[in-house]
Amino acid sequence: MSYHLGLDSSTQSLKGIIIDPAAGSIVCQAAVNFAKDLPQYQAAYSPSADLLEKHADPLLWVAALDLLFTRMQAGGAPLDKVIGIGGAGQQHGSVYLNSHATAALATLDPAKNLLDQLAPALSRKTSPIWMDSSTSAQCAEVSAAIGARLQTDTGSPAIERFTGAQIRKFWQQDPAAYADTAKIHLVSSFMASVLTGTHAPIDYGDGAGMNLLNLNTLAWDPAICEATAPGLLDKLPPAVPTHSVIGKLAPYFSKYGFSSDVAIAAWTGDNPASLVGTGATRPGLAVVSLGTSDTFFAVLDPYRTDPEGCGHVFGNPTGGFMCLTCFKNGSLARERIRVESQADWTFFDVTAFEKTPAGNLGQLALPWFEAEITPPVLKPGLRANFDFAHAAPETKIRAIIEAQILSIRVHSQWIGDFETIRVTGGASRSTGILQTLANVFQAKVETIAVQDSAALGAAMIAAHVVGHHGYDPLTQALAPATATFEPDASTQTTYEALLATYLMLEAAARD
Ligand code: XUL
Repeated sequence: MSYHLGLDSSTQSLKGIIIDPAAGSIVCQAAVNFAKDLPQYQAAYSPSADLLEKHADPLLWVAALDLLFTRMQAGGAPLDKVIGIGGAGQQHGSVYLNSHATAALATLDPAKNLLDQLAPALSRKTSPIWMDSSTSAQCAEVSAAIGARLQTDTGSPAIERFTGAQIRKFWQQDPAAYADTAKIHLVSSFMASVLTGTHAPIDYGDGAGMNLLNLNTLAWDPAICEATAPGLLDKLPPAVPTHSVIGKLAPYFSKYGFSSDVAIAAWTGDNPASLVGTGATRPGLAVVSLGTSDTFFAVLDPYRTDPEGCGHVFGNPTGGFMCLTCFKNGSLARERIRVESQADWTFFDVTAFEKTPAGNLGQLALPWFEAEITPPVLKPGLRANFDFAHAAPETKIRAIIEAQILSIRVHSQWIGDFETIRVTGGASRSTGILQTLANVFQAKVETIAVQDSAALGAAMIAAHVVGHHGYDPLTQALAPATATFEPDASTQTTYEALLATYLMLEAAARD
């Protein structure tokens, strides 16, 4: 038996899934929840005086790795049968390592604590993560230096959370620590570095989220790197296709019961991994992932960029490209409104939709409690076209959900139409949300069994890259549709009208 392990180092947790590709089955799953299991690291991110700044402690992700493997071993997970490991990381977040890192990684001692060995290798104590939108000045500077080519070559215009702008800010604010930085990793390549005990490369999937990778040449763009921060090119690990074995599992990890010969596939971003884990690597199928942030993604063929600048292009782990649009106020906004309206999950997911008509009588509420990424709105706040504070809970809930879904529809139009939308993430348990998605898009909506599609995708990547299993049989076995929601044609005109209302509200918020 040859198993493959997929890991997903995301904003709120580290998840692991072991698959048996020959049997087409999931063998076991485990997770470490940062807030619950490792509260000493300030959970997802540390508070900052600047509300737009969001950093996390990179040692949190290392501690989580240790804890996850400890738990898997204690729970009897067959780690000794794992021959390949793949991984996914929250995108854009960066980890800064000094010149001691190479030796520290290469000599990890199983008798010592992983954290104590890696802490001295950090040249920056914290990692800016994807929720950070504090780099508008740096984005403007790089845009002015490079011009429109920044978007056509890197797949995105200058974006606040993208790594390039974050690196520039670090160089400007702390030039000495920047000079002391020997390597800059993404969360994905950092985790892969810990596993392999070497500086791991960055794959095209996650590398494209940096505003530094030229997607026409598939190499770091020297001029863009230099316009971002001096000497940056020398601090970046090589860029490689996701389809790469990047090394062997370091001997340190045999203490958890792994064999001495486990191959590590290049890690990628959580969204590229989810493209694989949701079985959406063929055209005509799009995915809406309802997680901390909501994302919309699909295969993109041929390569092109979003005229509006909100959508991004990343490498597709199976080859070619994918597009992605990220909506920051996803489940955090849903959870906030659920708690505020004192609704339980059944009310939030089902009852609220039964008690209100499709279109909510034209009442919408844009839930941008945090500065929003798509559309770019830096001033947080809820924008409603009715007396939100005094409305019934069911009206508030539908107003928020319909606004979220209309925003996804508006900002995915540049990619084209889709016959089928697959939904994943925590909120995909809500039949109210799923039916509303089908109606707003007038497309078939499908759910899949596995919620942790990034971890599953990472395991499938390992099975393909290390075990040479084909993606089609892996998808059929591991990511079949479990339920289907057909669009209700009678709601089409209602949602066309509501779309116009949404566009007016959005335009007012962007002014
Ligand atoms: C994508 C993005 C988020 C993170 C979440 O551009 O910023 O989806 O990847 O982990």
